[in-house]
Amino acid sequence: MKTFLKSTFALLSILVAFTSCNNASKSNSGALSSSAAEKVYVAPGEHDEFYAFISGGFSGQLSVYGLPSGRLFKVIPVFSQDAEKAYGYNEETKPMLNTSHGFVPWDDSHHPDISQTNGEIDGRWVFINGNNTPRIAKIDLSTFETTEIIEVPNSAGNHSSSFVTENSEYVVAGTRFSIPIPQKDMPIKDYKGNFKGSLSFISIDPEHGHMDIKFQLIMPGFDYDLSHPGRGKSHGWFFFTTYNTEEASTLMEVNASQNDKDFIAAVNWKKIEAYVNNGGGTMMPTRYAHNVYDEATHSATSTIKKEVRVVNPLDVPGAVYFLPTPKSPHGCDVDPSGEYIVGNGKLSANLTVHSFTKMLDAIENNKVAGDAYGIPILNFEDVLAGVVEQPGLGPLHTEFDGKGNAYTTFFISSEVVKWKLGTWEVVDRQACYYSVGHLMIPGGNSQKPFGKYVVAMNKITKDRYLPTGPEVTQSAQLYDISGEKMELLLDFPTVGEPHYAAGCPADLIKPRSKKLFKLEDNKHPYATLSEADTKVVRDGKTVHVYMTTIRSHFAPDNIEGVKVGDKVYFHITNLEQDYDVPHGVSMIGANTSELLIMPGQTETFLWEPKQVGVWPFYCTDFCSALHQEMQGYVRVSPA
Ligand code: CUK
Ligand code: CUA
Repeated sequence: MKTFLKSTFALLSILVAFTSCNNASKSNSGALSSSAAEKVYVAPGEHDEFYAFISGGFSGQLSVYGLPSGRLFKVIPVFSQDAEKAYGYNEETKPMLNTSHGFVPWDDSHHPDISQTNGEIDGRWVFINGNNTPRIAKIDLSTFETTEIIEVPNSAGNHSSSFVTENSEYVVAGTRFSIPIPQKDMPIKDYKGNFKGSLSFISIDPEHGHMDIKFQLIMPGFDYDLSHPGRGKSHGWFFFTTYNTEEASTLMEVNASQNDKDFIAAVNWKKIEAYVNNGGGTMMPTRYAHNVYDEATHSATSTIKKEVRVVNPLDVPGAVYFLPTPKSPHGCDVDPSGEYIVGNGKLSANLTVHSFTKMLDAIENNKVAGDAYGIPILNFEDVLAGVVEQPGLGPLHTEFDGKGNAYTTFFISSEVVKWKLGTWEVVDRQACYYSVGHLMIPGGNSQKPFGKYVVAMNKITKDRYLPTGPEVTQSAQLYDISGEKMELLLDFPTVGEPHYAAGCPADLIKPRSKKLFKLEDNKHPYATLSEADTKVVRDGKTVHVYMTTIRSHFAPDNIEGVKVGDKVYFHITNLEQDYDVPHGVSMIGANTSELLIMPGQTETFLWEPKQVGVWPFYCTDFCSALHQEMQGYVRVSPA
């Protein structure tokens, strides 16, 4: 077996090399129909039909694009500091990046998923995972701002996240790395049997979306790669792909893929929820941060929590089963009906599809092939719905159009392959430029996909754009999937490395989009609601400047009485009550970013003057014809 696998690996490496040069020599434009340009053209002043939320990978952020135009509208700061918007720099948002490890101003953002009601995308929130220091963030789609981040304890490499159940009951996070739980000092070689995985079910409060870790399932020490919720008939279940079921501490090539089949873990979360609601599980001491941004005060607070409820799956019989799935499955995708669970085995020649109905049958008739640490393993043949034969090389992710078709990305053969649910026949394939990872159909992760476009997110762009030195842009490609054959329409550059995306019709979000913050609702502790109330207050070596902005001046604009060594807090309220009139400000030598203050909002930055003198400040955002006149001075005297 091992020899066979070694040769499979050798073959795959050759194919990787082959595909790369093969791709590079393809024509730069591919075959585009003459109507492609028309199909993506959104006339000046017109709006796109869909929003696409595309993760930034190592940028730590989430970018917002329009489809079909591919135009970039906003980069929402989530896990990384953003000097443009002062996120993680101003006093209000610094607590958002707090963790049990302290202030962590970067992460690797992977998988956005939009909240759902009754199995359909509802456009209220986007959830996204931070991989590196395990966290889940929530973005409010009325403001397009990150409003909550919860750290996930007992997790490392938070990759199997952050997918939402069909009534937004839970956002689910699974650990990629297994680790000692609780953490302790032990030899790494003793991994097997001692390291554990965790799958976290984080409840979402239906009104405000507040997150709370309801329970963590402590699992055998595999790597939990990706996951998707059941829907429709499989609502109440959650499915997770695993790899390294050998539990090797080093994954140097063959080691990691000895087993012919890894597992998809099927978790009956309804059953565990009932168990927990009856007092089941135990509270385990741990530490994790929970950071919440409050819109009324425009400020975040961070709390360190000290325990989490853990559940041993063996205490809840019938709650967890393993479905054997060939060769290191990556994506774990459930079709809109909830019947088919696609395991995308990266090193498998075929694509394996499991049947939810057959799984229930097998469970009912107790057709168990064995167990892993007491968790029953079902028979591969008993749960198999079908196999897509040799569709391509290196399958990663699958999406659905709601019309009975599935679309799978193949990293190694660099293509999107369209196939039919139920008959498993391949009906179309289109090349990607190059080495595609995830793909996205708006609403694809729900009962109701909007199967008009698919966006493919590529790992390599090579010659597709003007060169920009060794680092070239990452890229997405848009295909029209409304007909029998997919049609490539557009390439567009992306921010960071897009790992995954979620999309929805613009009409779900547009009507709820906030235009400004009402001044009378501003409950910021240092808000200044009129120019008459502006002041400078000294408290020992700390100075608070209560400042306002309105076109086109700051009040006060001449500040005296500041001394070298003071801590000067500028609390600036933007008095504007018009759409799209932010003001910006910073101070010379300030060890922070500028502020970009939205109408009705108050933001704070800290300035610690080091030198005597009279120092100017100015508005950094072009706000009116007199923007250049929007300025002032601070006089700094000796200490
Ligand atoms: S995922 Cu990137 S292609 Cu690692 Cu977040 Cu599948
Ligand atoms: Cu205010 Cu420019």
